[in-house]
Amino acid sequence: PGIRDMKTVFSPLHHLRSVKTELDGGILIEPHEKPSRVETILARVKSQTLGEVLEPEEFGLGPVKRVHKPDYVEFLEHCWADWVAAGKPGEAIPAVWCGRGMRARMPKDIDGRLGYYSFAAETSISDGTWEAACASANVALTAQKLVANGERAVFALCRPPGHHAHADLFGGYCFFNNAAITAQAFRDQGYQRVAILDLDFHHGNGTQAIFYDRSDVLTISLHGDPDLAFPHFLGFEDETGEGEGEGYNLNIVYPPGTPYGVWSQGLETACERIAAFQPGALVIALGVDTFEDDPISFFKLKSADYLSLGKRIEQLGFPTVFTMEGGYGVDAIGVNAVNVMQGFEGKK
Ligand code: OKS
Ligand code: MG
Ligand code: ZN
Repeated sequence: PGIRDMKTVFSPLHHLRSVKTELDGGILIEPHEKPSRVETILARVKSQTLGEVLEPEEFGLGPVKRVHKPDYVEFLEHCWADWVAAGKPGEAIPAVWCGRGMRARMPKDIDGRLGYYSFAAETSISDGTWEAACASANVALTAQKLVANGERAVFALCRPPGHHAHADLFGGYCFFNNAAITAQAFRDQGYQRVAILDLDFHHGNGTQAIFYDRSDVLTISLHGDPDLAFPHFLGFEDETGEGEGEGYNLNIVYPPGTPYGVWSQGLETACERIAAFQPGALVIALGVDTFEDDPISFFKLKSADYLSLGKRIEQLGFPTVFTMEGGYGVDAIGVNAVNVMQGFEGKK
C-alpha cells in the first residue's frame, strides 16, 4: 500500500498576504504566519522529490460561497479599500466586538464591520490579503479536483490557513476555511459522507461551527485545551454536534507538554471513528504547530512522529486531501509537513 509521487498544489500568490503586524502581548510583532513558512515547506517537497508541484486552477467564488456567507465574502474583498478610504494610517485590525448583552447588528463604519466579521485581533488585513485568500482556496479546490479524479492523496500547500474561519468570521490568521470548502466540494460532487480530521495544535473552531448541525460531514479535532490555548471560546470535549449533527463532532483536548505517545491515542480514537463513518473522502487539516519547538504552542511532537502520523492516516484507506494549516518559526516545519506525506507513502 501507500503511494508514490504525491502531488503538491502551491500558489506563488500566497506572497500577496504579507502583513507587517500581529497584535501580540500588547505590541505589534512581525506575524508568525509569514510567507517564508510555505516556502520552507515547498523547498522540502522539492528536495525530497515528493512529487509534481502544480499551480492551482481558478474556481471563482462559487465553491467558497457554499461555505461562507456572501456578505462576508464581499466584506473581505473590499475591507482594505474601505479601511484606506476611511483614512486609517496602519493595517486593518479589529478592536471592537459585540460583547454579551450588546446587539449583533452590522454597523456601517469599517471599525464596526471589522469587529462584526471577526473573533480575534491578531489577524491584520492589508493590500493583497483578499487575493492570497482566494488563491489559497483555489489551491485546496485544485487538490480536491485531483483526488476526485482518482489521485489517492494530494497535498494542498495552502497559505493563508483556514481552519479558524467560520461562515462569516475571520481570525487566527484564517479568512476562508480551505478544509471546509474542500469537504463541501466533495459533497457537491456526490460524495455522501466526508470526514475532516484537524491535526493542527489549535481547535478547528470554524470547521466545527460550519458543520455543527450536519451529519454528512464528520468533524474531529485534536488540540490544546481551549482553557489554556487559542481560540479559548470553542473546542471543549462536550461539544458533540447539534440537531442532525449530534454525534458528528468530536473534540480531543490535551494539556501542555503532551508527547506523541499520548497524542497518538487520540489519533487512534479519531481514526476508529472515521473508519466507522466510512467517508467517501477524507480532509486532513494539517498543522505542524504540534512540534516540540513550535514558538506559539505547547505539545511535544518530534520530527519522526510525523512519519508515524502519515502512515496511520494512509491505513484508513480513504481518498485524502491534506490542507496546510499552522506551524511556525523553525526550519523543521518543512521536514515535519513533508514527513506526514512521506509517512503516508510508506517511508519509515
Ligand atoms: C494570540 C495567539 C493567536 C494564535 C493564532 C493561532 C493560529 C494557528 N496571541 N491556528 O491553527 O496556528
Ligand atoms: Mg486541531
Ligand atoms: Zn495552529
